[in-house]
Amino acid sequence: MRASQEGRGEKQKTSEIHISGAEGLYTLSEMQRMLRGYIERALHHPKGKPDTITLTLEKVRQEPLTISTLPLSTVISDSLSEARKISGNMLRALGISKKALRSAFAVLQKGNMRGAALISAEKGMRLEHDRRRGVRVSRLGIAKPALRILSSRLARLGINIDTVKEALILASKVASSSRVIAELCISDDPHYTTGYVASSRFGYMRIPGMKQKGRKIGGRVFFVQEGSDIDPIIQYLERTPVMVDHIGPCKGIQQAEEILDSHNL
Ligand code: WAQ
Ligand code: MG
Repeated sequence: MRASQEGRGEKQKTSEIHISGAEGLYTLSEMQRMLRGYIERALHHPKGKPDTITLTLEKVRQEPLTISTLPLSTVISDSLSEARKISGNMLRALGISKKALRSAFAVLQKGNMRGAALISAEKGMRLEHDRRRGVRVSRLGIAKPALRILSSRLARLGINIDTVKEALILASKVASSSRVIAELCISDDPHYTTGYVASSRFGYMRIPGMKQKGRKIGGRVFFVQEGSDIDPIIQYLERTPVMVDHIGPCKGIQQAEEILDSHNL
């Protein structure tokens, strides 16, 4: 599903505003219920009322790959600058250059992309073909028994909400791509200020307070190994069906240092 609003003003066509997007892998019997949910979500989004809702349904023939969710944790900070510093330190520990970080935060600060930016880990180059759209991770889902386990583990932490579940599933697919070193995300919903840094090495680290309340900035950046051939990466993220069938550990609040120590290779 994708919902958008026509831009106001002169540059009508080029200033389309992205309202909401969602995707999943479902059985035929789940389809109608899911579609209703997607339409509901598009119509009642905090970013505003859409002018266009596009629904695309595709039969997937390929048997999905199965993955586990990344280990989840939350790191608390006192301020926006502290929160961003935590994310930056984690990314630096993963080998992302300062230049690539600057480039990533510029993308998130601008917002309004449907998908994610691909940024090379050293030179900080934007690599995706369409910079307005970005790379849209799709064909991902979670098996029902795994969803039940995930929901109960998140409920214990008081964070059993769709936003967390969907982001964790997406980040786990992204991290399963061997060429993606890390992901940085800030929600574009004005009132959702928690973001995360995800990587196969350190897991899914949630960071509350990554932006000021009420702002529509946000987005996603996937940091890829310098010199990677990007087409197979995009193909994997956008087209290869991947289902979560195992749930990794879901921890509560941790110190960033604990995460850096405990998951170290
Ligand atoms: N593929 C690539 N990029 C995407 C996708 C996708 N399927 N969906 C969203 N994006 C990009 C797009 O640029 C959005 O503007 C941006 O990410 C943010 O999307 O643990 O809610 O759906 O508490 O607003 C993270 C923290 C929440 C969850 C993320 O993202 C937690 C969130 P949103
Ligand atoms: Mg959003």
